[in-house]
Amino acid sequence: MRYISSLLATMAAFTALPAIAQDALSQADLEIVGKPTPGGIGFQPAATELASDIHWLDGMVLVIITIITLFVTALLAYSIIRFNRRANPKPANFTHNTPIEFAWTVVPILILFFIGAFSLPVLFKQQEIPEADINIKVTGYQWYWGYEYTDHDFGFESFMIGDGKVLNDEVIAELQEAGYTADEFKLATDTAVVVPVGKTVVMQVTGADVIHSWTIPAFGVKQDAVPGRLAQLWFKAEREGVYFGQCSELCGKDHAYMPITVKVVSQEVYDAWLEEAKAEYASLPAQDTYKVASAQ
Ligand SMILES: [Cu+2]
Repeated sequence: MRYISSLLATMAAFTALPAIAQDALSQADLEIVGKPTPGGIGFQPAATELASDIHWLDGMVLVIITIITLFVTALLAYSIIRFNRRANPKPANFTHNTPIEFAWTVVPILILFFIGAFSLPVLFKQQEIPEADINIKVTGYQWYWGYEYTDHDFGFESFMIGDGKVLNDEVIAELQEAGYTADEFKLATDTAVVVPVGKTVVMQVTGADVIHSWTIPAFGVKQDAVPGRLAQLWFKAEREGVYFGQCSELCGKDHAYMPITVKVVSQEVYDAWLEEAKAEYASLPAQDTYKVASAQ
């Protein structure tokens, strides 16, 4: 009896396994984090250190330009009130003031140095590509994205759900089936880039036909996808969830209809998804790879 029950348990475990992989993403129940909000004027929530750095830099520079704007406005107002013709009928006739000229040359230089001292490290952090845990190659096509998980030899393409123009019941049903709502129309894609949380992802970015641009605002990354060139970007997402982006380089008539979806999941869900994706995509015939115009 005990033998049979343990046999049954083993069988159940085996049959349950593919189901877990199948539903790896849908069971993860991901929150939609990186998405534009109606009437929003701020940034999308920062999900990487790069994005936090950019937000901090933006806040810091905003303080500086606010102070400068107020100072210049106050000077203007003072000049208008104190030195108008009625208040000051006899204007002074000197043309130079060395200490003031020295100050308005040196102070802006110091301000620019101060801003540069904080902004250049932020820029360098984006541009210095670290050792990758996961490599993904992304190719922009007119008008969709192709992704290759180069560590695992499989790839897939990613199309917007619906045509981007008409939101009818059929499209809403399609969105819901993929785990989205009508709100994510024009943002959600049929397949998504899936990455584990807290891992360094390096993306190689290129274009197959014209220049596109791959971005996820919440990650603080944006990179032109130029045909014949291989650019790189990196990110380490710190929060699980769904993140959206859109092609950011005008690339033709359907430029507005090639969004980007990235799902950041736990390592366990990622591993399960990876097995599922390998089985699903690796057996497909290799897609037409972009041929670089080279002297042959
Ligand atoms: Cu585009």
